[in-house]
Amino acid sequence: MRRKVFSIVCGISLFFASAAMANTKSLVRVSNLKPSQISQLAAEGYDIPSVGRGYAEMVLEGPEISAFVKKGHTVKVLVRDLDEYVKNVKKTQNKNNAYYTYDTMVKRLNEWKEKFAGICRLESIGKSHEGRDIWALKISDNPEINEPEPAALLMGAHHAREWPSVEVPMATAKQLLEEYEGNEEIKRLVDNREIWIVPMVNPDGVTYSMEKSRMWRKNRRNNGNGTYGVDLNRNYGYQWGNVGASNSGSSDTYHGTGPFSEPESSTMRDFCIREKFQASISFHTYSELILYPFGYGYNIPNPDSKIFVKMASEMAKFNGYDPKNSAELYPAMGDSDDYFYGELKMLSFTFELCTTFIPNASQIATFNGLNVPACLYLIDKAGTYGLVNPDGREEIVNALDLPGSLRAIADIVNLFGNENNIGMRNEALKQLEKVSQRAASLVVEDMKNGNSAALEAVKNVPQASLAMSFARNRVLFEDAHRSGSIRPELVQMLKK
Ligand code: 0X9
Ligand code: CA
Ligand code: ZN
Repeated sequence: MRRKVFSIVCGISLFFASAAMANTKSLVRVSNLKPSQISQLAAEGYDIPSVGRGYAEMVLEGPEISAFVKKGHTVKVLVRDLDEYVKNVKKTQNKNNAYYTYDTMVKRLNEWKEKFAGICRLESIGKSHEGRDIWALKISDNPEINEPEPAALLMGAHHAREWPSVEVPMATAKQLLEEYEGNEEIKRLVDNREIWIVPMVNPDGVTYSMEKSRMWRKNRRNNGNGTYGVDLNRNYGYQWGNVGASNSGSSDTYHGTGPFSEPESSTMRDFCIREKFQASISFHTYSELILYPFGYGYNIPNPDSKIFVKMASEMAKFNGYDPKNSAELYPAMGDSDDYFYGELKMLSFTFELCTTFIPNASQIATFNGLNVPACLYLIDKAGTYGLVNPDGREEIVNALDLPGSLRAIADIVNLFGNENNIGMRNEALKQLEKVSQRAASLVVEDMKNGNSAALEAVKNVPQASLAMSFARNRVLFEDAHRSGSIRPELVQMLKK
């Protein structure tokens, strides 16, 4: 048995040693690895799309494969020629099932802009290295106005060859726009959130991977030394550095000359600073994972971990993926999530879609169907859990309507009601207090107008006892100081 494995491995070694294979990228599975060896490989900056028990799936060129074999690893070639693989995937496309290219995406976004002008707006938020516009579609009521509503962001294609990552944000946009009129839940999300879709963060790279039929990952910067491309998911400026990222321009995980050296990542930085998102998903392929920060090193404390774990596991119910801390996949410095959460306090997630970089086009509807509901969940919860972070914007809380504030109250109490960690509990309580005050003022306002509907609504939410006691205090205060401002029979309802 041993001998057989040995001879297969040797055969592969000789095969790949030949010069013809030197520039061919292959997908290989290197197995019999200890977890520490896997993280060592990742730390060295290898391109590792998937990790499993005792193995890592890696993108390697011929000589690199030979080197692994020489070191005695068990190497299995999954896709010999990734270039060929892309060509074959392209052949699976037809009129009804096709991946968006940059041009078809731009065309579709413009069609939506015309057709759904009342609830969306299209903006170029910056330009790529080669001068392509990076497009962002905003979906909300009054899209021209920056309203104090919880904001959520969906991004695709930080990595060029990960085509499905463009599809899921586009499919989510499509559902939000097309079902606005007929679906109450969708209308609620569009009217009460500011939703931004950036389907292609790296348009140069995607175009290169589609037209040149290469397994291209990075952007298309000319590094000046005969090498091209910076890995945009290593170029963000929170803990930018060398772990899981490479100094070398030829590497697929090259982190660039400095944090935010690239127009694509600095565009995303400026855009996120401007929009103050509560939550985000950055889509990648592959591995069927839902990742959350921090990712730059092991066991980095995350004060909002309870919210991340809760949201990741709820989203996993829609798509069946595994929720995981990013670093547990492998530590890597300079990814988008660490910056978005570490610096901007966004609840930032990364989805690793599918079980391969680019599934056949017939699969597009399937992976969209699994993942769009998870996106809708995130958009919704941007306005509940998203309020429980140190940057939860005051003006957003103060603009919540009653149903919105009651949803937030219920989510916060359900998640933190029995929290033992004093720090976490205090953060949640602070936010709960603000939202409860907001709900209470809406009740008082309603009662001054002679109504009891808001009061009844609060009474019907058992988690809203704090809002109820705020409301009671305020009504009794009003009654004592401005007698008659609220009808006595309404005041009576609170005295009981
Ligand atoms: O390595 C990446 O950038 C992502 N995987 S991919 O196969 N799409 O390239 C995962 C990044 C997760 N973040 C960290 N591990 N820090
Ligand atoms: Ca709006
Ligand atoms: Zn990726």
